[in-house]
Amino acid sequence: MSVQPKWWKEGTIYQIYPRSFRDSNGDGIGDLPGIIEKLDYLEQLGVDILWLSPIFKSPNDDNGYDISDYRDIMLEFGTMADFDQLLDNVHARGMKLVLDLVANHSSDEHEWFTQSRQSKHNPYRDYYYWRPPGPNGGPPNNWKSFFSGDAWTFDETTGEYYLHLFSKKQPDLNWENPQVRREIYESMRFWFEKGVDGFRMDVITLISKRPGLPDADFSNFWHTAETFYANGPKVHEFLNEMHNQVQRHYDVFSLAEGVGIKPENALEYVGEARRELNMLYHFDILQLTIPDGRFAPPVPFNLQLLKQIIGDWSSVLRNGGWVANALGNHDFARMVSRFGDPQRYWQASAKLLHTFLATLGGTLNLYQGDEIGMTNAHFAHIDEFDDIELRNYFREHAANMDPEKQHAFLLDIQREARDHARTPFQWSAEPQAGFTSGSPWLKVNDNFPTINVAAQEEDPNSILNYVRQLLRFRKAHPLLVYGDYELLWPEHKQVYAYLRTDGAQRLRVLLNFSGKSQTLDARPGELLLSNYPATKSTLAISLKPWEARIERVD
Ligand code: ISL
Ligand code: CA
Repeated sequence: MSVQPKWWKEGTIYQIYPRSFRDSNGDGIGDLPGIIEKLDYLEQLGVDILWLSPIFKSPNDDNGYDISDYRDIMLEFGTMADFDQLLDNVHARGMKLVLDLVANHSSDEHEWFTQSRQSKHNPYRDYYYWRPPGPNGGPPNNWKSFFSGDAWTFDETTGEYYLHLFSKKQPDLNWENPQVRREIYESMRFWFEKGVDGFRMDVITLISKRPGLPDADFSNFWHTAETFYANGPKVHEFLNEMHNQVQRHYDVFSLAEGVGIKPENALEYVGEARRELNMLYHFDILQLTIPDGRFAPPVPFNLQLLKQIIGDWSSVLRNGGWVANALGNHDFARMVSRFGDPQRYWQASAKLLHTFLATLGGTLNLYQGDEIGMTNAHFAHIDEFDDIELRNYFREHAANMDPEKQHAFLLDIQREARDHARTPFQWSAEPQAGFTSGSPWLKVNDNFPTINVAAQEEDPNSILNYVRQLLRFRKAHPLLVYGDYELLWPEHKQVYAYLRTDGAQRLRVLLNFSGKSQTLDARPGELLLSNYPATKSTLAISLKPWEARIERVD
């Protein structure tokens, strides 16, 4: 194997959205002691690296992705003592803990911004992007926000606008200012000194803005985000500096949220020789069915395209880059609802998707709840949503519709809503799914009496037990992480099949991405793992609906 082995390549990452994981004190909000309570569960699941969505002090305009103090814990989540205890307990189990660095923007309630907005001469003024009104008195340019509307907000005190690519409570930090970069590096060191094992880096590709902040074409927002907001001219200079100043001095890793990173430019970020970031997750699969963003009309799932994406990214792995593979996170609807068949083949299709993920080269990245096949929820009214992205979009587009139209609109935009992934974790069939003894901040999915951990612990065929098996299997077969990838039956429209090999072993993965049985003209190999009970060996390979098999072949 030419790839250098590392703990963060082999370890499975499990993303926790703390607000929705486990509430220990009945206030309806998940918290750090809640995570500590569930470490046995996580250890038994077989994951190695816990990534926590932001736990820092925040007014929660965007659930912690708006940080008001990078070195303090969010009030609702607990105290620094709770954090220290969590970190100790995680390490005592031989696991790692990774935090979420949101460095493209801060909260408008951060001390830096409070200072910055006070006067044009405040020492913190240049921590953010302030500009005078444009020629017609409006915003300085035509930039749009990820969360609807303009990317600029006027501030009365000094009569200028400030830039925010996300909500108006998330002003963009000015990375051109060396003092800003120093502050971020200091905050990173603060956590690394405590023993934190790395950072997931929120929209890190957006930190360098186009010089002169020129107008852009926003007819397709997501396209502009990827090609114009992302990959600015100084992004590599900044990341290289960050690596040298901070990361290089610790045994830690960085996982970039790869907005705008494609196989063509991935090595510029994660090529081993570059000394910038260690790995990234990309949006090619996450946005397979919503290439123009979640609220634009979706396109049908296309298995051929999925094969092509994996093929393209496997060349990044071959050439000294590294990726994390995920089918969901806190920004996307539930993986089994998007890519599986939750109505007819909930269990089989969830297991197939897990088999797919766990047999891909790169780091495996699971999202909380997917290990029990949590599905999308049903939201009947706009007030049931929490997410600022959806609420802003609704306000911008549906505010003046009559109620009937408004309801239809809501049904349409909720299909890919981020809140599907944020409903409370389903621990049991107890009230509120065992998530809280109080009333949860976001409603629990109605299906918790049937889909929950307690029920799946009892059932040897559950998705949960299958995922445990898969994670053990992956640990026992490092070639799944490091080995070569070769596509089989490339033209097949329903079956995705590939070989994973190193010099010594050959594993064949067969995935029937459909609700119909399929046959392949080849002899079955030795079955090692499958989401269906083993059957008598046959002459040709036959796959049941959503069947997944891992075989040893010669
Ligand atoms: O997922 C998205 C596009 O499909 C966006 O909703 C998302 O905001 C974008 O990918 C950036 O995500 C990250 O930064 C945001 C935060 O709201 C997301 O939760 C975070 O993952 C701003 O910090
Ligand atoms: Ca709580």
